[in-house]
Amino acid sequence: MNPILRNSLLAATLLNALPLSADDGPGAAAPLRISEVWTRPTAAGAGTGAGFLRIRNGSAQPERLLGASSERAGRIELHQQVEHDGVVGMRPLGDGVEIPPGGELRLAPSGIHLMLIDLRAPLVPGERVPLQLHFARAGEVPVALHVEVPAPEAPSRPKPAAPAGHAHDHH
Ligand SMILES: [Cu+2]
Repeated sequence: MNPILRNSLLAATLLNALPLSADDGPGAAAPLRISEVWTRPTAAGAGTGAGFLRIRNGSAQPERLLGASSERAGRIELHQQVEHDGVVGMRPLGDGVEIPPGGELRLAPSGIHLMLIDLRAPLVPGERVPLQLHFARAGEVPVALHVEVPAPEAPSRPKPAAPAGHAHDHH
């Protein structure tokens, strides 16, 4: 490819990415800060997964997360976990979720999440699953879900005590 054309394409890519990471600057259309983008591994044959992230709206305008899409899932819905008479279920948020100016939206376990439906392959620990977030103002914003194994439970019994008076730190 023509190097000048390639450089201008690169510049365009960087400009497109700028509002995600830059501080509020003149003309910054949508200074969204997106962090803690993760999901859990799924078992072979599991049809669904849940994605979590944090979005900070640094602009003076309200923003709205409308949904998401990914090549890895047939579709992605925004869900809210709800508990009704002790039964945990999920409610689709069809109109999306508003993020007020200067506010933050946190998608986390037991709360709002991205529901990945019809997964095409299991989500494997360590991989990054690309997806597009859909915003009312910022449009399509690419992110990647980092597949993380949930933190292990605290050990249920204390470690055996080291034998007293016996050093093991020499060879
Ligand atoms: Cu769900």
